[in-house]
Amino acid sequence: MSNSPNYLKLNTWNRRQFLTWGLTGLGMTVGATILGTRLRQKSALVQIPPLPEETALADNDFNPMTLLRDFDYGTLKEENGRKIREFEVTANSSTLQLNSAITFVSWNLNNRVPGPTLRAKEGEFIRLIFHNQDGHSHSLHFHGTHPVEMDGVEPIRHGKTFVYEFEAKPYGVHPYHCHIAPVTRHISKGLYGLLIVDPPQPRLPADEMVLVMGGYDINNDEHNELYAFNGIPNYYRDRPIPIYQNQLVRLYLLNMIEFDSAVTFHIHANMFQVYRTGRTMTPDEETDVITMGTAERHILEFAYPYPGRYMFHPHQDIIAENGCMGFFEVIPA
Ligand SMILES: [Cu+2]
Repeated sequence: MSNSPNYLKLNTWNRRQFLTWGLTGLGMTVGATILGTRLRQKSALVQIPPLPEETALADNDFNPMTLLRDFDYGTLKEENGRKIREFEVTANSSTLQLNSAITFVSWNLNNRVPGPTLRAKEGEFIRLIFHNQDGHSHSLHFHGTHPVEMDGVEPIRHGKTFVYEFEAKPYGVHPYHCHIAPVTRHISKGLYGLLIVDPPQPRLPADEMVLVMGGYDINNDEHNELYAFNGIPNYYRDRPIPIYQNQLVRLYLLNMIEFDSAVTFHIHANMFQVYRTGRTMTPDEETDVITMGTAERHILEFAYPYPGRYMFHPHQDIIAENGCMGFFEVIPA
């Protein structure tokens, strides 16, 4: 396994995961102090570079550089002895500046494309309060296991709120998206995102990030004219993602490109471990190109042994050339 030195060194959670999961509900000063000491010792294991300045694009409500590592853990509540993670998601419309020449009216969730990366632990109960403030009917359909009445194919009309409730299972990486017809249009307008269900035994600490591939049908011809990682075409081509040399990176990768039946994902000058659908704790394969149909998603893990600037992109090069292209900037450790 190419990443084995890091796998062996890293044996517990990163600081943020500990704080979010571990300290919630502890309520004991002594316990928190002991945990705090352990955190300081372990947090050095995951190194995340500071974000470059001026990463925001004018005219857009969200910043793909911060969206990359932005996980929404919701609000943890306890009702009748059951752990509930409560999330709030609002559908709306907004105009995206896709490049210097092209604007696009998106339908989005929480003012961003992709929508929030929701995160819960397997077995917790998810309560998602969905407000539809957009002018069209929408819904939220989650992949994963749930009862039929929570399947999200019923339209929620403009101005209405619906509460989706289901158990977070099975652990893995699950897309969610609007399921109102024509689904191609509702998805390609921007109504999609990721739900990460963490396994009962946490994965090893890593620099965790989310990349969602999407396409934009600018002229309604049922073909994509532009593509993007995390909403804005060529964003990470012009603003490379900083990572540290030899740091284990865990990439939650989703393909939500409509109209093109499948794309690949490729990183330069390195191999990655694949955990298909995030459903395994040991890698299924090692490769540097993986093929993904629409709604397929995986966890990829890798570490770059040499500093420098490395491309990542689908190997359908026309898709890369039309916006689905980025770089990792590997900073010397
Ligand atoms: Cu919709």
